[in-house]
Amino acid sequence: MKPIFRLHTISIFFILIFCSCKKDESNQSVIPLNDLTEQYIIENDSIVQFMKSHFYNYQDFENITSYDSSDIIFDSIVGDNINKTPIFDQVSTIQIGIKDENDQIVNHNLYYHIIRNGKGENPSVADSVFVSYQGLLFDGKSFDSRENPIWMEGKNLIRGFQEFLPLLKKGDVTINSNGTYNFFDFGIGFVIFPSGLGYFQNGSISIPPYSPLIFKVDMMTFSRTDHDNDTVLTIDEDLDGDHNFNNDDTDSDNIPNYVDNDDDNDGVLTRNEYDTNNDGIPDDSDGDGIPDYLDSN
Ligand SMILES: [Ca+2]
Ligand SMILES: [Ca+2]
Ligand SMILES: [Ca+2]
Ligand SMILES: [Ca+2]
Repeated sequence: MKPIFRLHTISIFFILIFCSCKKDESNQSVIPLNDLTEQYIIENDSIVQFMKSHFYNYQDFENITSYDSSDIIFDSIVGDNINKTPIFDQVSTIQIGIKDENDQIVNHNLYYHIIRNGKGENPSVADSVFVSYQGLLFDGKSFDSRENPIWMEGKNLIRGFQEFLPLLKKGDVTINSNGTYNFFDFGIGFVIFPSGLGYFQNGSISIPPYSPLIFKVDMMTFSRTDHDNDTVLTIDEDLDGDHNFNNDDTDSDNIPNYVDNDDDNDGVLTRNEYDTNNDGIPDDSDGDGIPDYLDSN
């Protein structure tokens, strides 16, 4: 058996997973901006082809214990492995809409497989997660890896990785007498998505433009975020639910709600009018269906 790549063996760490910056204007090598729909169709075909022709070492996880972490190996279905179950038969799919240049939504399939659920709650796409992970290309190259867990904020991550986070549950932790700690029963899985949910035409030294990506993730734990400390969780400040936190600005003061401590600009801090009776429901004094913290009238 010749594994084409093995997770957890490479420790280079570029934090490429974070949203890449806009392309440097001075960069002379111009990457053509492909049509999002056409590019998606091409990449989705190659993802399906990859998933039909490869398997992962699922048999190694049949007797997984609480403290095991993932050591996922992908390999081709050939020779001795000809009877292995292809990834294609194991993945689940969700669709993520991405806007193209003309503001038309192009649905992108995101494929994922959960190896161990985890035992706690699921994070939201806005939360801070404590994860170890590795990012891979289809040729087996690892472009980003973190064996020891790191804190990352969901809203700063590339979309495919961000959308995978809520599909995993966090684990539990034991604190040892010497102050060290061990996570166990945390969620383990992998995700495969096209470049429309990744870097698209913005490549890097280690990621060619228009690369579908694979990430394997261990979800150790997470913490809910409330960036403006106004008692409204950041996930709840995304009023249109598009997972873009910068386009929700109720009072149009160019400060998005998630960092605006007075969302309706009525001089009353959101924290003082959001849920004053603590019943878990945003207050709506005048009963007009617009909660007080978003209602300046
Ligand atoms: Ca908030
Ligand atoms: Ca939004
Ligand atoms: Ca605002
Ligand atoms: Ca207010």
